[in-house]
Amino acid sequence: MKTILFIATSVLLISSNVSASTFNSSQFLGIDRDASNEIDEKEAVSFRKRYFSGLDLDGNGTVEFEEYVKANKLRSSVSAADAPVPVTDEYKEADKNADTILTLDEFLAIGSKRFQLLDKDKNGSISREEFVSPGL
Ligand SMILES: [Ca+2]
Ligand SMILES: [Ca+2]
Ligand SMILES: [Ca+2]
Repeated sequence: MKTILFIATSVLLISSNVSASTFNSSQFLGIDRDASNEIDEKEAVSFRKRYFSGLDLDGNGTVEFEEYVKANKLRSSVSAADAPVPVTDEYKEADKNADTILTLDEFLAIGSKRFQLLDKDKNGSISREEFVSPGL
């Protein structure tokens, strides 16, 4: 039983490593604007700002959950245009005061929390090795 569990765990680890490295290269390059192979806090913040603008479809400076749903295409094309979509964990995590409106401050706060978590060696920047899912 122990052996089976061990094998299962190893397979799980291997497959998660594979997806992590795919994630790594595709996202990392877009954030590391000066191609230094390190993401510093400034690059992380400007990435979060670009990300936020992409979500803010009507450009009013806040991201309501409905905008978030549309920007991320969370509602399947077969459901009604106003079909309710469950609030995602990512949105809940960012929406500190739970008013289903994301402000840039709320959004950047999560970015900086993720930055701290990713920066394992605490040198103030994120290397390719440190950059793992879900990223920034
Ligand atoms: Ca908006
Ligand atoms: Ca909020
Ligand atoms: Ca680091």
